[in-house]
Amino acid sequence: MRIDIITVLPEILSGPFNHSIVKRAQDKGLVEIVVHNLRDFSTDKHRRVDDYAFSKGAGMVMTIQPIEAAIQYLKSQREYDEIIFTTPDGIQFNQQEANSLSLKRNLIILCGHYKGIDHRIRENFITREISIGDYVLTGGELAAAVITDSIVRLIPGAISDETSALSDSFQDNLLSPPVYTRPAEYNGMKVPHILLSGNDKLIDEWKHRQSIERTRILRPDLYEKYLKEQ
Ligand code: 6GU
Repeated sequence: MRIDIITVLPEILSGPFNHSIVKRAQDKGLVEIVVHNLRDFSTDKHRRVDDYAFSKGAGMVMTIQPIEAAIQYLKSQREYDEIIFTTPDGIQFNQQEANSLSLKRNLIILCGHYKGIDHRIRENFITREISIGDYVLTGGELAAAVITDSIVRLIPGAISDETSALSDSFQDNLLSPPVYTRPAEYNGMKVPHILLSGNDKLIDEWKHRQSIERTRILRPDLYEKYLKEQ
C-alpha cells in the first residue's frame, strides 16, 4: 500500500510515522508513506498556495493551481483508489472507514488549511471528505496522521499478533474489556480472580460480559448498534 500526503506543513508529519508499529510497517515494506510539500508545486514566484476568498471577510483559501499540479503529478505515476481531503465538514471517520481504506492500494490525503480549499478542487478531484470529529483543528495534518495510523495498523502483518487488530474496540461495536498485568495484588488492589483461574473458557466469557457491560454504560450509542447487529 502507498499513502501520499499533500500538505503545507510537512514538518508536522515527520514525527508520527517514524515510531512503533507504523515505522515497522514501512520498514517491512507493507506501506510506503510519502509526504509532499504543496509549495513545491506552486508556480507562484513566492511559492504561495493561498489567496483571498472572493466573499469578503472569509479569510484565505487554498488555490487550485498547486493542488491540481500535485494531484496530477501523483496520478501520472500510479492509479489512486481514493483522493481524500481532511476537513471539519467531512464525513466523520470511524473504524469501518479505516477498515475499508486499509484494503486500498494507493491513497492521496490532501490536508486542508486556512478557510478551506477552492471548492472546484472538492468538486473535481476529491473522492472522500473526512473529518476526525466535531471540533476544529488548525489544519488537516493531525487528522491525516490519525487516519494514516488507524489504516496502517490494520494492514495484515503490521501487528505481530494477527488477531489483535480484529479484536480491537469498535470492530464489533463493543469496547474492549479491561486488562491487567502482574502483580496480581498491588497495595491491596486485586486483579479479578477469574483471570488467575487458568480457565480459558471462563476467562473468554468474562471478557465478553465485561465488553458488553462497559459498552452499555460508557457508550449507549454503540450498545444500540451492537444489539441491532446481533
Ligand atoms: Cl480533518 N481538519 C480540521 N482542520 N479540523 C478538524 C478535522 C479536520 N477533523 C476534525 N476537526
